[in-house]
Parts: sequence; structure tokens; C-alpha cells
Amino acid sequence: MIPTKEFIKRRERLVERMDDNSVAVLYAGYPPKNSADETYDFVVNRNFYYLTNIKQENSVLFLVKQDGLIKEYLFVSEFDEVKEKWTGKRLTTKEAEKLSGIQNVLTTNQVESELDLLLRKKNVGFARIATIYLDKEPECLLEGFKTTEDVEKALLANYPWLKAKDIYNDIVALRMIKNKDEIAELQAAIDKTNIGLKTLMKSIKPGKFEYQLSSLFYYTLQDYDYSELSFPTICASGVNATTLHYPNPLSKIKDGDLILFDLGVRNEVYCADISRTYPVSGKFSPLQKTIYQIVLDTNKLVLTKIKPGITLVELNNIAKESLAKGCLKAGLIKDESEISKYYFHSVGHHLGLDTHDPGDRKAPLVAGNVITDEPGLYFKELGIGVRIEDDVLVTEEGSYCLSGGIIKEIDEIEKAMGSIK
Ligand SMILES: [Mn+2]
Repeated sequence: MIPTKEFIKRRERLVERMDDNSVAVLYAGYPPKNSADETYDFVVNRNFYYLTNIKQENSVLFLVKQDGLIKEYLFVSEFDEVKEKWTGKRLTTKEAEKLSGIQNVLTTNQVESELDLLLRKKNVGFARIATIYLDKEPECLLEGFKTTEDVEKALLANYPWLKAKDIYNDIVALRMIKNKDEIAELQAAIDKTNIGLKTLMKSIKPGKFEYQLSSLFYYTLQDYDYSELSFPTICASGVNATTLHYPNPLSKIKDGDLILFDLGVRNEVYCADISRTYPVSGKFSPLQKTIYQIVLDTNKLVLTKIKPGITLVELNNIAKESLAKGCLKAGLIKDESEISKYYFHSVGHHLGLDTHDPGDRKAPLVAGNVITDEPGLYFKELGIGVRIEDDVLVTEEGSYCLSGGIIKEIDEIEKAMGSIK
């Protein structure tokens, strides 16, 4: 659990970055329709959640900084008896206040009038609000199928003296550095993911279908504790593993193939993102061993290089070079430049509220960043795809592998699988 006081601190830090006489308006979002009377599952805008601890659709946050004074307003949907009968209880203003630590909680139907009051400057004696900050994350859909850009256009038309600024990068700058509570959430998500992987290793059998194993992962976790997934589980055997985000796990698992899992549990809202590759028979063939070991050596090399000051781009160059050298030595390629044919993603990304957490790839890493270390090799013509992905915390001294407890050595995997076969 992230305590309410942490959300209060986050808003304080964000307001520090805002100009004086400005207001930031942030939206939780609204789910798009998927049929006549149904919507897609609602996923809260992560930046909104990060600042409020509120995951309910159609909520809105105002952060006001006027003559150096700070005011916060939160808006949640008004009580709707019919809606509650159909889709269940919603937050009361009191509950929203408790979760967020915001004193002024109003209802969403008041957003427009409150904003007008603020912008038209009815409270005499204060400087006029000159800047409006919006989070222009384009995926955030608002009620009535509006986007933040539509909101911006309407505001600038109605209040022509206003200057609009994007606050996205300011929030991202805060999100990139995790504190100990956030790291504990991530660690819990990773540890739960390991429980699922251990069950998978014991259950892989030729003749089973990929979807049976991805369902087993989900079921195992529910059986243990209520768990959401960070993203739809990737379960790809044989040549399917050469498609990075293999979407439909419908194939039968064949003896002698490898099987690649890219999966993770979301704990509260923090996402684990782990990849492991296992031999279906329980034993790697000599060629699979060679390719797997190149990826594993690269994964471990990158881990030793993660430290404050290095960038994700530089880490990727290290990974690419290591994979190329390994493949050249094994005779898998004739020239190092050929590696791009078999390794075509990046070695890592930030991790947090989102599986691909926003972050600046060219910015030097700092302590508190959490990134993935995930080299891979994909030989379509050999029917072999290998990815090994760990989740790593950047520390003052270097790094700490949060997923260090999830086995990845060849002999460890063969032992774990072989003990039951
Ligand atoms: Mn990843």
C-alpha cells in the first residue's frame, strides 16, 4: 500500500515545478464503448492515479498555484442510484478525501463552473491565472469522447489570455524515481510472478496448448492471492517466440522446442515484467543451449553495467555488442552487423505503474529508477526465440536485481523441470 501522505508529497513536488498563477487540470479518463450498453474495462490514467490515489473513471484534479498559495480540488462522479444498482458502489466524496488527502472534494458535474470561477478571477485580491497545465497523454479519453486536446482548444477559445502548457514531462520526471514503498510494491509483484513461473516449469508438456499454460499462470496466481496481470501473458513456443509480442497462444507445444514466457503480475498498480525461456522436454539441445547462453551472458553483463550515470541507449549498445560477439563466436552470424536481424528491440525500459513506464531513454539513470534488462535472440529459420528479462533497481552503488530470485541458469532450469519428469 502506498500511504496517502505519499500522494500529498507527490502533488507538492509537482506544484513546485509549476509557474505561479497557474492551474493544472488532470483527468482520470473515461472508458470507451465496446458495444451497445457496455464499455471496455476502465484503466485509469496513470499520471492521474499517481497524484491522487483515485482509480475511478471521470474523476478530475485541479492543482492551483496562485500568488504562491496552493489549493487542491478533486472531483468524483455524483451519486447515481441507477448506476449503483447496475454496476456497484462508487466512491463518496468522503472516501475520495481519505484516499487522496485532498480536502476539497466536489462532484464532476461542477468541474466546468469551478474552473470558470477560477479563471475569471472572481476571488478579488489575487493575481489572474495565466497558465493552464494539461496532461496531453493522448490515450486519455474523456467523457463524451473528448480528448485533452479538445479541452485545450475550448479553454483557449473561452479564455484567450491563457497560456496552455503540457505537464506530462514534469509528472514523468517524478514517476521515474521510485521510493521504498513503490519498490516494495514492485518486489511483491515480482515475487508473485515467480510463484506462477515455478508452477509453469512443472507443467510444461509436449501436446499441451500454449493457452493452457497462460491460463494456468493466471489461475495459479488467483489461487494464491487476488492478482491482476501487468499485460496479457505472452506464451510462445517454437517459432512463435520469434514474434516479440506473440498475441494468440493457440499452438500445440512440441517436444524439442523452447517456450518463451513474457508475463507479470500487477500488485496494486505496480507492474512486474519478466521473461523466461524453458525447454519443453526439460533439457536444452546443444544449439538451444548455445543461443540461450549468449542471451544469459548478455543479460548478466548488462546487469553489471547498470548504475547511475549510464543511459538506456548505452546499455542497449552494450547488449547489442555482446549478442553480436556471442553469435559470431558460435558461427550463428558471419559479421557483427548481422545481429540486427536477430535482435531488434531494446535491452530495457522503465518499469512502474506502467509496464513500459514513461522515461527519457537518453537521460542518465539515477538511484531509484527501475528498469528491465531483457536481451533476446530470435532465429526464425531455426524456430528458436530466447528472451531473458529481469527487473532491476538502480542504486547509489550500482544496481539490485529485484527478480534475482527467479532462476535463469541452464542447470537450475533443467533441475527444476527434470525433478518432476
Ligand atoms: Mn519488458
